[in-house]
Amino acid sequence: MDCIFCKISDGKAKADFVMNDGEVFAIRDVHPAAPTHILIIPRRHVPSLADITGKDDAELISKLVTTAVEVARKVSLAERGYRLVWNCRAEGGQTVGHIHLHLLGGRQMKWPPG
Ligand code: DGP
Repeated sequence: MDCIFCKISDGKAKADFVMNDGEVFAIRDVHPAAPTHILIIPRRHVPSLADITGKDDAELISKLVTTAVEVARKVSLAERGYRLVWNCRAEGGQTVGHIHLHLLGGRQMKWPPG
């Protein structure tokens, strides 16, 4: 499968890792949209949030969110705040077809998002 996040997970493509455990890893986004922009990614290939079903997937989502919170603490964003974003499929702005959670921070976020 030609998936860049699977290649990074398998060590076949490089990335700037912030954390890495058996199930989930976090890397700095190659096109940052904020001073801190980190992607929280599961090793398991799930195409998008819309493909989530059942207990195992629900646990995976929980793990991604709790990892994002831990990473936010690690990069000193917890006090000032941050934004977590899921882009889902084409109209949600998803460009990489392997589920991931964006952690954005280091500047004032605006609402509504574009
Ligand atoms: P999305 O548009 O929600 O699918 O987000 C995909 C993000 O992934 C986008 O912000 C750019 C980032 N990205 C794409 N390819 C790579 C890569 O090879 N390395 C890293 N670190 N980030 C990537």
